[in-house]
Amino acid sequence: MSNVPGLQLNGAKLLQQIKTLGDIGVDLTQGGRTRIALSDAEKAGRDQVVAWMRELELDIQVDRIGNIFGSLRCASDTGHERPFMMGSHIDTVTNAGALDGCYGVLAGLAVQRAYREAGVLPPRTITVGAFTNEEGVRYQPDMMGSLVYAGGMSVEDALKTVGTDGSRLGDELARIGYAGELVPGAMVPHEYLELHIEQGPILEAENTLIGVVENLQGISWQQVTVKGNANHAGTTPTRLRQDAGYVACAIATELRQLAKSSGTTLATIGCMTFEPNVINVIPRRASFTVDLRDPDESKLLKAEQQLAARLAEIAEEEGVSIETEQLVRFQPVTFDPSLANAIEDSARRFGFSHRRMTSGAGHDAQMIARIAPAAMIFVPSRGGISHNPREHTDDDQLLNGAQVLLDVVQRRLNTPL
Ligand code: HGY
Ligand code: MN
Ligand code: MN
Repeated sequence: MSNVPGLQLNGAKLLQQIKTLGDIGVDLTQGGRTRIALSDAEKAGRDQVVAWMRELELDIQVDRIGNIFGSLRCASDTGHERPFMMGSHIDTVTNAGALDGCYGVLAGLAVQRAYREAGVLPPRTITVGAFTNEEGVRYQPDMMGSLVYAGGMSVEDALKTVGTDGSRLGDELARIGYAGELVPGAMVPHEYLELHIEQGPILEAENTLIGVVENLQGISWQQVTVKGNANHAGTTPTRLRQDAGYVACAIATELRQLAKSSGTTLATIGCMTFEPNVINVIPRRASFTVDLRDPDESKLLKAEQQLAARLAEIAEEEGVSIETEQLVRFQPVTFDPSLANAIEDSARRFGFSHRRMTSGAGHDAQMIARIAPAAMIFVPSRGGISHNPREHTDDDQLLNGAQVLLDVVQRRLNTPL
């Protein structure tokens, strides 16, 4: 079945919007852009996406956790049809690239634009979502907006979340003017498709254009706090130390061994602080985060158990106390096989090299998969780099992904329910 006649992707517009959105929150000193969830910079990004949704004359709705939806309704939709949904996020980590999340939201708008520019309405309603706080940098958990949308977290709990800066999420949402009224999850998608950069090295290394994402690995985030005893760096013999800093660093080293011996588990310590954090005082306190991931739930559990056992052991050895707080725990997710097949068929029709793969990163799709059939399309990341100003995907590769997205959407919409 060929594309709907006249339904063409406006690639130039998509690339231009990616660049324009990427310029919002630019950090001239450290590079990249920083649009941490619910910050002024992210508000500016939200305002820009809403303006582009208005240009497309979409039905725009904002829910109580600030998820933004733009719907191109079919002729028969009185506002209650279950839409075909696409989406992702526009919040970023610190000093981020321009593509993570934004590409999927803007490519969704490009699909809706293809119908608008052809002067036709889709046979069924198409909705694009920009989900709140996917990155989880300021407020945990990550993928929060889509998690609330999918019923995995109450909106009340989400709104009262206190951020790493002490702010209350609900206050910040109101401050930036995105505390909407729509009940999260009120609009259950019929299917959900997310286009995203791979953020890893596989597609580029295999010279492959399209990733057909079948599943997504499990994620475990913990905050670990070690309490020892401050003492003089010059007078305290090693055997008499209760050195919180040493314990934190020892665990960091041992986590690398744990990951290497597992073969599939990934372990990352992204944040670490010492107190009093001065050169000649043995740290009395060390606080650090642990990010564990594995596609296999039993191996992720094993890694968590190994860490817990080692923490108890080293606390004993070093005379310190250790507390842990679970910040995030998501099991691995398998995406919808029929949607994955549709992505693969589309890539094949276009003659794009493709391969099935697992997502290493968390995505909103893993949450929406709780309430609707969902899948993802990946395009290559140069050098496998992401969460970094050097994040890059070639323009033609970006347009390949958007072509596949448009093609899959058209075919799914033209398939009788
Ligand atoms: O952490 C993640 O995988 C995602 O970028 N939030
Ligand atoms: Mn992302
Ligand atoms: Mn990200």
